[in-house]
Amino acid sequence: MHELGRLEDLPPDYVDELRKLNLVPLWPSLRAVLPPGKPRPNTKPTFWSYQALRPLLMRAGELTPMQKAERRVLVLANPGHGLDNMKASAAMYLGMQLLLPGEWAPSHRHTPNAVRMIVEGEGAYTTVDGEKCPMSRGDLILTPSGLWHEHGHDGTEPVVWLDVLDLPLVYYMETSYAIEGKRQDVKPERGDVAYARGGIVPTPVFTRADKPYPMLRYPWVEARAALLALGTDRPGQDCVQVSYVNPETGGYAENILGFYALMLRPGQTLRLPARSPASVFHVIEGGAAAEIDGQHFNLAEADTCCAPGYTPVTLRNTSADQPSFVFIADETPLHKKLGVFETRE
Ligand code: 1HN
Repeated sequence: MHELGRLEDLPPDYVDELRKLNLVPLWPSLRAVLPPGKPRPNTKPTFWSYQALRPLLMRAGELTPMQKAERRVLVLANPGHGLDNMKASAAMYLGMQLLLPGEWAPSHRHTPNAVRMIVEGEGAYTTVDGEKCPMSRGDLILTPSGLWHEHGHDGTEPVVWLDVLDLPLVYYMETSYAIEGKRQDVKPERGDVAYARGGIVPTPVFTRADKPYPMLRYPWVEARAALLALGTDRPGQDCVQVSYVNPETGGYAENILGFYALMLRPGQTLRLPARSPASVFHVIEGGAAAEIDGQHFNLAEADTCCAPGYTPVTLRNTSADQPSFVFIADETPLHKKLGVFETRE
């Protein structure tokens, strides 16, 4: 690929004249916006230790009351994007949120989609679109774009969860905003009850539900049982993985980011091919060693790391006799919808 003319090659008065008319020459920047062969991601392989961040999150609980935080979160920021930009990847935001017993995080709704992966503690709940979703370790709870949500806590111990949002993308598009609301009335219906059995969906008078998000809570007991059953059913299969989907459509649970749970068999090493979307790995149970672009991370329970797109990832179960369980978030739905999704070998 031959070299193109640089900005410095042009007479300064010419460049000034262009700029006064809000014009810029393309050729000095062409190779930067279209790098040869593959993108140059800002997303760096990054690791966040739960053991290291937990005391700092608890300290935030002492330093900042709920009224001064609304959401008490430490953001897991990728240094490759600049810490203050609060991105794990180009499209993904990650944060660890703390709710203390008796606290309440007020109702709001916003354009970015969110999910919560519960990390520790019992007794907290999120009310989403009038549906009260109890929080237990490993549960996945959706708060899709536009739905009211608030968090409460009737238990006795701190509750922590991992928030995953498509905020960087929605913000980049200049479409990010929130509306504050009042406490929601709780409705009796629960999607996790109505859709509790795979392949069987409610059909009142032969018409299917037309709610865009019929299921808001995916209990860990169900995902874990599905992975164990799948592993037993397919002993030769390397990638024992399930996707969190919309049970009415079979499509992704949310529009922009994809969510999955993976089981690594005892001692297993799993090589994931390079794909265009960036990914996030969070250990629900057990331990996993990750190799991403020559970097090695040793993930214990509740640890999180991220990988840029176009990069192969190797995951290894660090236990020889127990399975390990990993929650994965990625940008696949976005890439597929935009027609830029690729797998490379
Ligand atoms: C949000 O609404 C929550 O509702 C958590 O718990 C984190 C980060 C950025 C923007 C909105 C929540 C968030 C957020």
